[in-house]
Amino acid sequence: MSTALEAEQTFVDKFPDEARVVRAAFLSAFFALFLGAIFGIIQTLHRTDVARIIPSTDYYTVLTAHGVFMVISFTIFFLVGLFTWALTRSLDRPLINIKITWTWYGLMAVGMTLTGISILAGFVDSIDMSADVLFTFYAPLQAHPLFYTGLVVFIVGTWIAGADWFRTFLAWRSDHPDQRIPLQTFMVLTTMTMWYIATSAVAASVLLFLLPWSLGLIDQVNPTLTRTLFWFFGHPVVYFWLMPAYMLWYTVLPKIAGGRLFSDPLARVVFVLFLLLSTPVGIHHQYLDPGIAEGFKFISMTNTMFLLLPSLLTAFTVVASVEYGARQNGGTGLLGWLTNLPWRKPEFTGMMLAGLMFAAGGFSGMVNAGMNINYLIHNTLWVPGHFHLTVGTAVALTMMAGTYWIWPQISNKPIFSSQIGLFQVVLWFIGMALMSNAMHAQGLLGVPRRTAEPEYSGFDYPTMFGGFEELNVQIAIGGTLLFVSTILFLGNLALTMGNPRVSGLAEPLPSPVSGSEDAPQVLDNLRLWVSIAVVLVVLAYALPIAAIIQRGGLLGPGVGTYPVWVAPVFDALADAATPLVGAVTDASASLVEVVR
Ligand code: HAS
Ligand code: CU
Repeated sequence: MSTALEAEQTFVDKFPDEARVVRAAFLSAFFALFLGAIFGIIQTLHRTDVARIIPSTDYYTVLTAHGVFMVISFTIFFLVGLFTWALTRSLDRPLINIKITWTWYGLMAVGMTLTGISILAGFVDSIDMSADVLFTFYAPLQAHPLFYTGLVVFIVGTWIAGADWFRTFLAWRSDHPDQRIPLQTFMVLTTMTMWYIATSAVAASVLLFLLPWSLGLIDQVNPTLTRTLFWFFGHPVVYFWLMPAYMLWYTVLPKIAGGRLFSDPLARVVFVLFLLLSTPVGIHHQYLDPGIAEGFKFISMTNTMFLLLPSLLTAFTVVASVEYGARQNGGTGLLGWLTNLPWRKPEFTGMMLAGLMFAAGGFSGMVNAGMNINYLIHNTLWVPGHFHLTVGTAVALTMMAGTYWIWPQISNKPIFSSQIGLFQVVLWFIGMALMSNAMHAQGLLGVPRRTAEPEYSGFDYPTMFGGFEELNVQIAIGGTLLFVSTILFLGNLALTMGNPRVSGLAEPLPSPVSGSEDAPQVLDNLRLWVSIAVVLVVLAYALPIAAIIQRGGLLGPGVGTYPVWVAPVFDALADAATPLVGAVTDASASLVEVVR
């Protein structure tokens, strides 16, 4: 990693235009976080029957708003801000054309506003525009066209952002033909490549099926197909949330700990593994779906187990880097070094607590991924327990902690109060420990997710499942602490923005202990990795998708429901798919023979 900034210059001193984009992206993220938090607290208190300020009929509007604002707006706006910072900083050059940069930011903002309006319209009975489809917006749930249109505009925005970064990288490459790709840029490029592969399926699902269906151009869709296309995208999207956190853990956390990244080559291996393995695993969300053969589910499970590897490598490298920092600062002993770390800094403690929780979230992910144990927890509250540890803590808490470190770099304003920051990140950890643990436990009792009234009045749920009510109390308290923590974070940031500008806030990043010169050249061969990634996706998905289409039709049973102008296109596709399925089935049958 190059130490791109001179010691005395912050990012905003050097790249004021880019810093403005980063700030705008972060502020959009935090606005979404604010809205998401309001819906979060409403929902926790409603579900646990502590306070019901909405009618249960509005529960899915609240749940959709919470999910979409948190995991689509908050995380992705933060990502584009962070990646803009990281790429510019590590290449040490401005983006090619800042007008293009503002264009993609504008598209993302407009897109999310449209989607947000369609969701919030669900609260107004007189407006017939609801989009209560949850953040997993597959059929048979249907949203107003505005919901899908907004998403399309938002995703196109992210595509242009990726192109903006790739073009800037290529310009750098022609000036530096022989240099290794700087680590942060490498992380941006591999993550965006994964994003292009992943979003291809959701774009197809929305443009070919969901949007035409919602506009009334076609009468029906094949729900298994849209679910499968959704999860083709829906698993890699979780790594799209996670990669910004990993970037901060790899490149910023070691610096805050007073040390250096342990191994640049290992970090590259991890990002390449995510590019290769994030997509061909989506069917692990569909173990209980009918219409997909067990064999395909088994392949997805096997791939998922391989996908644990990069996170396990991350646990090792990140902890090793932190330990290195502690020992540099005089830390000794087997665990004694832990006391030589800057625990008073919210940016440090926040990221460490996020990592610690991710270890637990990773374990609940392993449980999810096992086909046989998945049947026990699928569609129970265990699953929200899992993802509040992963996206809700590993990602969200790292993003908040990262903000405490990065905001001064992009604004020249010191953080208003580190004490409030420290209190806030610890409060998040406590709140989440309570809420998520109780969610996992309720899940094991069989309490369903996505239900306004899980107690099923008239049905003696509490007595049937001992501990249900105590766990509800923990969920409600935990959720409330999370809400308070979010408000403290946002308040601290708002007060920071009111601080006067000062100089001397620059924090240049140190180079790794084992640098890029130790990394095999092949790691930087993005073309090779993209090709392998595409082959793996085809291997994992071609057969299941072909089989779904063959069995259920492109648009579900009873084909012939398209308007005149689309019919020939869809029919031709369906006709083309049939012999293809036959050919691939024959080929795999003969392969099985050969192997025997
Ligand atoms: Fe997951 C469902 C499997 C990771 C998010 N997941 C979900 C859903 C979401 C989600 C949102 O196989 C629900 C979707 C819905 O609404 O239906 N997940 C996994 C597996 C992993 C995993 C195997 N998930 C994530 C991440 C997410 C996320 C990351 C968001 C960011 N998940 C599943 C499955 C389902 C599922 C099934 C479907 C369940 C169902 O039936 O519906 C793995 O990637 C996890 C690997 C992680 C580890 C942990 C490594 C530990 C580290 C910590 C380092 C420590 C540090 C600090 C830095 C192996 C890296 C140390 C501190 C000190 C003090 C020393
Ligand atoms: Cu997944």
